[in-house]
Amino acid sequence: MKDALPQTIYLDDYKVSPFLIDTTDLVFDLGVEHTRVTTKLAVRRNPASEDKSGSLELNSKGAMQLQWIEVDGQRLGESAYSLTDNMLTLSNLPSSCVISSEVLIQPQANTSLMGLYRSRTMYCTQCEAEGFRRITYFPDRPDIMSVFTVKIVADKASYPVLLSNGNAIERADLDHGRHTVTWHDPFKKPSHLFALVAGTLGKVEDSFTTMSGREIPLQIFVEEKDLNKCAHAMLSLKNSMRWDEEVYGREYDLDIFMIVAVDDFNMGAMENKGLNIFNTSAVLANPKTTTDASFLRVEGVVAHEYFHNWSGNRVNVRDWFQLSLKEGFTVFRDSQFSSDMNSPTVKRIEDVSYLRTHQYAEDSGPMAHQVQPDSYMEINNFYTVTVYEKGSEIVRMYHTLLGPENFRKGSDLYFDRHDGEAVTIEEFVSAMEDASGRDLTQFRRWYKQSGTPVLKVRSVYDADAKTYTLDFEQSSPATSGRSENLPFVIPVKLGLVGADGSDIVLSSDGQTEIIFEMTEPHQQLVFENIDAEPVPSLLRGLSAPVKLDYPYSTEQLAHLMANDGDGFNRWDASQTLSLSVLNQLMHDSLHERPMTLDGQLVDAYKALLSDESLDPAMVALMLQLPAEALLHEEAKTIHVAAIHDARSFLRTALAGCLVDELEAIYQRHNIRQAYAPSVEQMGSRSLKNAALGYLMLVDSGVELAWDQFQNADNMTDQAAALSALVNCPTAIKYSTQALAMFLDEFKDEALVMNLWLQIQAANSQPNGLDRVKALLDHSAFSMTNPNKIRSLIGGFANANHVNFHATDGSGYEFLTQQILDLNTVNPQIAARLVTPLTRWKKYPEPNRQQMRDALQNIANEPNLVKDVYEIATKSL
Ligand code: B3K
Ligand code: ZN
Repeated sequence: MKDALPQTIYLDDYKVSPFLIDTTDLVFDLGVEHTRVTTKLAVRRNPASEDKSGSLELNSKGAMQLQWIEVDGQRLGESAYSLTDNMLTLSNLPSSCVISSEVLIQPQANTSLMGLYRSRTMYCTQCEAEGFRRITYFPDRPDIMSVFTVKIVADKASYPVLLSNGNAIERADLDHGRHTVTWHDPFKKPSHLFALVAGTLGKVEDSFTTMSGREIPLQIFVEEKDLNKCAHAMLSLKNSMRWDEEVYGREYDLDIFMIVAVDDFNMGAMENKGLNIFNTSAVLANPKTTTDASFLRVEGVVAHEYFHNWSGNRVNVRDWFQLSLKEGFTVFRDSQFSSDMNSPTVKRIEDVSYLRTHQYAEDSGPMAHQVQPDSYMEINNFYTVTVYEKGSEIVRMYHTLLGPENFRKGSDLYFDRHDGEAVTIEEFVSAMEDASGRDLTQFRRWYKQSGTPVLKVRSVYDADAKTYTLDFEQSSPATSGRSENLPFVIPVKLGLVGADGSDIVLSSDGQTEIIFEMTEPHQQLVFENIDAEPVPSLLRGLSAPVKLDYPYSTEQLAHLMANDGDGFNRWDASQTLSLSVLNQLMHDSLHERPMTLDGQLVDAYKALLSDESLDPAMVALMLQLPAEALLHEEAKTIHVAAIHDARSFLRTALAGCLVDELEAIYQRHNIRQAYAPSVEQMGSRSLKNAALGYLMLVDSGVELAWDQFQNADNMTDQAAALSALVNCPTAIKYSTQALAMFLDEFKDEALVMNLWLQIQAANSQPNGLDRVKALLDHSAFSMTNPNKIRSLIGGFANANHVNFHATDGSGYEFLTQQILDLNTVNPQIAARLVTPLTRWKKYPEPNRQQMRDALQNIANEPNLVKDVYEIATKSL
């Protein structure tokens, strides 16, 4: 570490701020050498604070040159305040005063992409969580909320568009070709929701009439060349605005809503009040350049950021320990929305696959943390799958337990009660309790106990008594410094599937599905009048974020796969079935025994592929075997090569047995209509491309893929074909050519080039690292653009398991070097890249020691930023 060890921040240490800030007036003078920021803060003592000392701490970070500082117009000498690298402390302030200051910053040299920085030809900002302190001296904490007025001055020719939050209240031309625009945001907001953009940007405009009849102009700003890629985001925005009115009763509040797309961005997008800033990858969409998956992502991210206007902005977080209050809730809201706009079952399957692969892995690894953590070193490291996705699962459980009506009452109460405030997770739970009349004391444990609980279920059928008993036992690993976790409230949605395939009626009012609320470590459910032993369909839709342990037989799983009344559980049965087959194959591969194909699995897939009445999207999902990353999460010890070989063997063997069915499916779903990102077309494309993936493993695939690559009229089909060719050892004559053609056609499309990098990074054929290293020097790659780093380096470390985990340790050495190169350039991106090394304990030797050494080498780096330091040291 550079300086002293990084400080740990504790939730228990929270204290209200001694001062409040009513108004914040900023002037930005954007210059070539530097940007001059003048700040005027109207400050008054916080009546809720016990601290009457008159001291106020203003944060800062990065190279910031203080020019002067005044209190009530009086310039302060250097002895009148204390100044360190990251804090300016004022003392003896009167009970109310105006603090003014001027600083010089250099956005052009800011590679962290936090605070004010440059992306290509424009200026933009990212302030959450602690970026505002890189712009000016300010108490940069979410519970300080003030009314912002922002004046921007810049050269008019280079920066004709000048934006900030709220409404533009003044525009003027100035001398020397400069101009100015002043923005005023009437809503009090925390500093992390501040935004500024300046650049040469085109805009797409539309409008939305709100439920109370107000017409809101909607504007999406992008570079001129991307104006033809905004229609889908605009439609998604209008759909989100309507949906939030209809489903949550939430109306938009400002007089204008703007989105700006930027190329260099650390994450997907940011919900700045009235001025959302987006990664281009989360806003631009066009059939020729964008896959179906990205169309869906654009819709989901646009909705997510828009929904934050209420869950996050109007009702804000008190401190960063409450992050899941806004993120978990907003992820839940956007998943409900996407599910309403598309296929609910498909959306749920995708969410659950993601949760199981990434969140369950995090929850069992060294970075496991509570949804509401007790402490952190670097808050940026806590924008995690646990805070977001597990947080969303918790909100989903309120919805399940309270029912949609009480849930809505709870959310109404929460928004009404806390509008304009900065609150805690506790306030959300209380609102749900007060609105529904339920005691949620035990439920609160979901926030404070980490680890994924296991739900063990056993069944007994008594033919004489005609009773069917389900015996439930919950357990969870000891986590978060506790010797053991206390029992959770687990909503178990379940049905019983009869021998004829239909769901058995479980209650006198004809219900075939119940929600059993488990609260004890051990409980039983007894069903009466059951004529024959059923197959239990448990945890439908994954009704709680737990792992299920039930000893299903292959026959039972095949029965559920074909008949379960719940679509999600039909898919889940297919996953459990293929998982057990894969586990056996893995075992065989590890012990160098011949691998053989299970006939029952082939029969189950044959039935699936031959049934034309099924939803193609569902068939596609059931056809795809669990991904390697999920198999890693499920494994006790991760034998990377054996897992890869088992999966490849099974895919090849299935392809051989199902070639006729797969070819028929390919032809049936090879649609000829013009591209639309509709549920039907997306379903057909995903099934066709899943079939193509299998056909690549038998003779007919290669020509089919080459043909599809050349003739596709959309990126979904073209990229699927490219990936199929690249990963196919016998398609080398086409894959080299296809990569070159693709590069030639799309070299000016940055987002498509990311896909090109990603497909190559994930290519699991031998010599993967050499290919990745060569691409580091390609003009399509850049070490300052997070999307490109994620595509190439992240793609290699997270999606090319056999090459990354090569037993000579070369993959780990490579990743270590990239992390250290990025360490000071972009701390957040560097820290994210450490994740694949953190699970070293699950790997066998020699990988285990090599990964550990890599982490140790990172931790030993003298100039480590705290983002990387925290993850490396906590996982050692
Ligand atoms: N709230 C932002 C995330 C900010 C991440 C800072 N490291 C985007 C979102 O969740 O909507
Ligand atoms: Zn969010």
